[in-house]
Order: sequence, then structure tokens, then C-alpha cells
Amino acid sequence: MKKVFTLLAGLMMLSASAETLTLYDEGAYLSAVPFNGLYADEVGNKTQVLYLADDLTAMVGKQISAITFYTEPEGLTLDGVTYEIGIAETDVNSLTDFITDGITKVGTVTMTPNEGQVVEVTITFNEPYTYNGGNLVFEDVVTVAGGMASTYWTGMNTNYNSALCYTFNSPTVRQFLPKTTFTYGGDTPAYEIGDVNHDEKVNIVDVTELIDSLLNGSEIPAEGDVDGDQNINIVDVTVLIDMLLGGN
Ligand SMILES: [Ca+2]
Ligand SMILES: [Ca+2]
Repeated sequence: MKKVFTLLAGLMMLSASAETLTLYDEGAYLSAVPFNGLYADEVGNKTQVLYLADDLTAMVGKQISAITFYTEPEGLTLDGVTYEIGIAETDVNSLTDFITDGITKVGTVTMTPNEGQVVEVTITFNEPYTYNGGNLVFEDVVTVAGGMASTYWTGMNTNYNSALCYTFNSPTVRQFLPKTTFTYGGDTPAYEIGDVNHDEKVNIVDVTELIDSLLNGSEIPAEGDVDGDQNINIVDVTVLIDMLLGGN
């Protein structure tokens, strides 16, 4: 029984857990970034925000699953506008032109007005975005035009060109970063302990695979460490067989 319990504990530790990173909660505010309400009345208008890699080191190699922004206490006055959201990574560290290379579309968000209180606008990605450690570009593009309204967003003033938005059809530089919460987690797909060949089943095939790999010295994934002692060896074969035979 003890062995089974150890295995279960190991599985629970491997399961993905979401963490959050909140940045730029400095009490400044701006109406144009990240969503430029006064230019929400025309499809194609967009805003980009540039996050420097130094601020994002906690997320390197992790999967970003959502981004949240915050209005000022006056609330959200944008009405009915839908934005398509894109993410990119770049070496550029100051925005003078819109980034157009390598944009990954991650989802959409539709604004629902709610005046008189701080509103959190969360974009949940259709698929998690794996962050590789570059400067991160957030982009929103109007896909369904809506009512013009100068919603103010809380954040921080900067000393570099950290955002760009359309104003009269030309990009205008802004030195502002919105208060942002990134939701991230899930280092790698968590395969079950013992699933050495990653076919999402633990069975006799994994025993064979594990023995073969040990004999010919080929690489064995972490799931081969069945007893969780940080070594992969013949003991793990024994424990895996025990596990398949019903524990004990
Ligand atoms: Ca397997
Ligand atoms: Ca082991």
C-alpha cells in the first residue's frame, strides 16, 4: 500500500497548476492602451503592447493561458466591440512600427459595458502559448466595430515606446504599460508515471520499452522513474511490473 500511495503522490505533483504574474500596478492610467476605445469604431484598428523579457523571466518555458487587464474605477464604457488577440515574440525593444511577423492568434474578446466599478477584462487563450523568453508583443485588432468610448486602463508610465495604437490611421507611440496579469503554468504535458512510450496508457509495452532502453542505453523520459528516486534503473522495472499487477 505504501508504494501505491507514493506513486499517487508523485502523480499529483506532476499535474499542471496555474500560476499568475501581475505587473505594472502603479496607479497611472491611459485611455488608449491596451484597448483604444476612441478608435473602436473601425474594423482593423489595433493596439500593440511590448513587454520586455526582463519582466517575464518567471514564465520562460511555461504556457500562458490567459491575460487580464484592469479598468480605472470609472469602469468599462466600450460597447459591443470585438477584438482579435495576437501574441508574438521579438528582439525589438521599442515599438516604432507595428510588429507583423510571427503573430499567433490566441483568441477574441468582446467588450460589455459596466460603468462605475473596476472591470477586469480577461482573454482566455484558445490554446496556451508557450513563452520562449523574448520580448512579448500583445496585439488587439478590431474585428467587430463598436461604440466609441474612452475607457481608462490602469497601469504604469514607462520611459520607452512600450505601446503603439492607431490614431487617425497612423501608429502613435505611447509610453505606458497596462496593469497585466498573466496566467501560466504546465511545464510539459504530464504523462502518467510509467508511461515510458507516451501513448497515454501504462501497460506491459512500457515494461518492454523500459527494459530495452536500459539495455541499449537510449534516452528514457522522466516517466520511467517509477519509484520517484531520481534514478532510472532496474528497480523501476520491478516497481512498474508490481504496479501493473495491482500494486504492492
Ligand atoms: Ca505507454
Ligand atoms: Ca527510479
